[in-house]
Amino acid sequence: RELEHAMRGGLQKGEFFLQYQPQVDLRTGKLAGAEALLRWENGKFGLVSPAAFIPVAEANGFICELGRWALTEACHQAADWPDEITVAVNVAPIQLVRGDVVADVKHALALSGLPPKRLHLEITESAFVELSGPVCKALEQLREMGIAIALDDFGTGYSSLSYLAGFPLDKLKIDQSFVRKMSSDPQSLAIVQTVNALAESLQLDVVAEGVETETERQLLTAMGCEIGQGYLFGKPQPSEAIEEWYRTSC
Ligand code: G
Ligand code: G
Ligand code: MN
Ligand code: NA
Repeated sequence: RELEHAMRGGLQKGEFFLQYQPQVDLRTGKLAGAEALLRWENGKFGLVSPAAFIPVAEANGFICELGRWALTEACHQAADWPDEITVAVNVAPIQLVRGDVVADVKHALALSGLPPKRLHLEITESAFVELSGPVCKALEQLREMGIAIALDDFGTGYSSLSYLAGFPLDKLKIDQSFVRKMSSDPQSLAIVQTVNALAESLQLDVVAEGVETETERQLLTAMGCEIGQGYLFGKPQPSEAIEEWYRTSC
């Protein structure tokens, strides 16, 4: 309850900020984009992990307001980046069901001047449990605007193969739990291979999360995986560091 109260006040007081984790082209090593990740620095609670506050915000509905803020802030900051790099913003399931994400996105793009093709939205698999007609329609509208839709944490949620075939999607993000075990556990390796093959037949792009070693990068490249994200390339960092990263790597 106390955390909940502090969160609402914190948004007003500017205690939330975003960090960006690089998403890298596995073959060329070039920066393709970055994922925006929420951070909260509170006077009493200190730096609160999103693993602690996102579930609370999802449970009480505050995530709709917080998500809208993150979307606006990410578009605003990414508008200063080179035109080649995209920004990926997380959208909580409840924002799709209860909020008006299409209106929020249009507003954020209009305010920032960010071209729609540079915005990607990451939706966690649980969202697809409740994929009703209106949610599909919203995702279709976003894609028609040129925004790419990614299914986040793929493999850990509830999505079935028939869902994948029917729903408006552009890419899959393979969950880091599989990538981390890939080099030591044959089953995890098989899962990552299968997801890549599946994505290819469905004409979806793949982003591998949690890439930490050169061995993992090579395995993924051999499987045809295009994009990687993880500590091998970079931790979440401030917006300016992303611009700097791009300049020094090109
Ligand atoms: O990088 P990390 O520890 O920060 O992220 C922890 C979790 O918080 C991840 O599962 C991530 O998807 C989630 N998260 C981070 N930022 C956002 C956000 O803006 N919106 C939502 N819905 N989830 C986020
Ligand atoms: O959106 P998502 O739930 O995937 O959020 C990514 C989370 O994973 C963040 O907490 C981020 O800090 C963390 N993370 C990103 N890359 C790595 C990595 O290479 N290794 C580990 N252990 N965690 C990572
Ligand atoms: Mn994500
Ligand atoms: Na994820």
